[in-house]
Parts: sequence; structure tokens; C-alpha cells
Amino acid sequence: MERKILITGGAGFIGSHVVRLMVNKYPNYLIINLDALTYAGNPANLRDVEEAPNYRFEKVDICDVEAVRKVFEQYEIDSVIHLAAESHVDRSIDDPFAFARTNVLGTLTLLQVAKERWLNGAERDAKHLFYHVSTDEVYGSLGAEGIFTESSRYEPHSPYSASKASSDHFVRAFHDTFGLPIVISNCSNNYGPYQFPEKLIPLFINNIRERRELPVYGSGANVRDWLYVEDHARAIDLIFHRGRIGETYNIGGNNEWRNIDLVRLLVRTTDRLLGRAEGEDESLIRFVRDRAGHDLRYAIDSSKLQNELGWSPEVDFKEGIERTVRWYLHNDEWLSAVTSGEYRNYYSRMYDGR
Ligand code: TDX
Repeated sequence: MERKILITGGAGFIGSHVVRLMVNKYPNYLIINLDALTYAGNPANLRDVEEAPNYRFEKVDICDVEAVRKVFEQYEIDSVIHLAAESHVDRSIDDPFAFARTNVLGTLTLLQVAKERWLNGAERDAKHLFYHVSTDEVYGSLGAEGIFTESSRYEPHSPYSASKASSDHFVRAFHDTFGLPIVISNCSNNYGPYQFPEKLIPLFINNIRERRELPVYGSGANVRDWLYVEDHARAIDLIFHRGRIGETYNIGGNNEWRNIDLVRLLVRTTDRLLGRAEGEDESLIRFVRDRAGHDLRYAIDSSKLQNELGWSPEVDFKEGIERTVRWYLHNDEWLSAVTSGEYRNYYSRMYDGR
């Protein structure tokens, strides 16, 4: 195998799209998916690549240094694409420690093992790369104007974004202090198939279908920049292969939506696809108490990535939303499995027993 790439969090939402792309596109790469299978990780996200000869799965917590070391040794890992993270802002408000543990200490554990394995006096191997996948939330919140660039100040507001900011700093520190070859990308909000239904888009599609209330935080005026998950996966592929060591790349959809406008689009699309009168379920919208520390607006300037590596988003937003709504409506088995927790028991038993 030409490369042996460890992808952490590969059973999660974005991770599963990255694993699928890499396994299918590069049959000469061995892809090792390392995932703890928390509530958000679901091997069923990868059924279609499970049997591929260049795919392996390891159920490991990134904080377990011995287990991580073992995986590095066993497969002679030459590069890492690190996506494993606790990622839901509301959960971070309830339990900040879980976020510090996984996002900060987990990242540090991976960095430490990569350093041990790759920088142990031997000659530097050009294949070595620690690619850290991060978020635009580390830059904080924008007012009506402005856009985040790679040199924007770090100003996280939630325990989630604080933990991601901290992990970014550790990754850069390992580059600057020890010479670990790293690259970082910070991406805007993703949407698409396999996203856990606690995030706005899949939660609301499901609620519309079930005719449950749609809890819009505050006045719904908060703005997010949405990117189809496969466009993000393509950017990760490009940055992994051609990004400059030590650099940061912003990834964004150039596609800003106020939450309330997005919710109305979701209602219309879902109603139409269900054969209901378009917009009839707008009556489900409820304005509820705002999220604590709720960032007003994110917008990301990805011109560095566009100019240096020739990336641009390909999936038009309305088309992407339509595809996503269709996917959720046609995959109710997946939806009920991830919300029931049954899959977790099933797969945990299966992988623990190996
Ligand atoms: O029930 C809801 N009602 C609501 O109004 C939920 C779940 C969300 N919202 C709002 C909050 C946000 O303004 O919708 C917007 C999107 O919310 P989330 O889907 O929770 O995403 P966000 O908080 O923007 O963070 C996301 O983008 C950056 C991801 O969760 C992060 O993991 C990513 O790093």
C-alpha cells in the first residue's frame, strides 16, 4: 500500500464522507478508520465500504494512548486525518469537560503518538502528515459585516469552540516546537446525509415529517454559512495531498443563510417531497429561548484554498437541501436506529468481541 492513513472519527458525519471518498478514490491507500463509536459514530454510515480490501476499522478512543500507539505500530501509520471530536454546541454547554477531554486531550494524545513514531531521530519521511480538521467557530462571531480569514483572531465563545481552538493551538505548537508536519483546515457549517439528528437541518427535517415543533433559538436572525458535506470532503482530499505544511486553510460555502429563512426553506422542501401543501408546516415554528453565548454570524473567506488549490463548492444549496431532505425521508431505518441507540449496542458488542 502506497499510504497508510489513519482517519479518526471516520464513523461520524463528516468523517464517514471522508472515509468513503478516500477508500473509493485511492485503492492503493490503506484507510484505517479509528472511532470510539460514541452516540454520534455509526458504522452503518459506512456499510458500502465496509468490505473494501483497503478499509479497516478500529474501535478506539483517541484518549487511550496505549491503544492509539498500538494502531500506529500495527499499521505503520504514515499520516493522520483527525476528525474525531465532540461537536454539538448545546451538549458542550451541558458538559464542557467531555469536550476538553476528547477535543483537547484526545488531539494531544494523537499528536504525542505521531511525534514518537515519526520524529524519533530517523530521517524525515515526506509522507508524514498530521491533518487536523477544525471549525470556523474558533474565530468567534461576526456582526452584520466582515468575514473570517486564516489570520482572523481566535475568539471562541462556547465550550465547544474553546475546545476546538485549544486543539488547533496544540497542533500548531507541535509543528513550531517539534517540527511535526501539520496542516489545519477550518470549515463552515456542513449539511448532508448521515448527520446526527441533533444538528439543525436533520433535526428539523425529522420534526417536520413527524409534525413536531421546530424550536428556533432567539429570533432566528443568526446567520450560518452552509456547505454540502461532499464539498468539504473534496477540500480535505485536496489539502491532504497539496496543502502546504504548517498552513491553515479556510473552507466555506460562500452561502450565508439566516436560520429562520433556512427553516422556511426546509419546511417548504420537506412538505413538497411529502406531498403536503408547501409551507403548511410553518405553523410548527416556535421561537424559543436563545442558546447561551449564541454566535450571531459566521462567514468564511476561502479564497486561499480557491486560489492555491483550485477548490470551489460544487453543490448548489437548494439542490443540496433537496438531496438531503430526500435522503432523510428515504432512510427512516437509519434515522430510527441512530435515535434509538440500538445500533450502538449492536456494533459495540461486535467490535469488542474481536
Ligand atoms: O434546535 C435548534 N434550533 C436552532 O435555532 C438547533 C439544534 C440549532 N439552532 C440554531 C443554532 C445555530 O445558529 O441553528 C444554527 C445551527 O445550529 P447547529 O446545527 O447546532 O450548528 P452550529 O451551532 O452553527 O455549529 C455547527 O457548525 C460548526 C456544528 O454543530 C459544529 O460542529 C461546527 O463546528
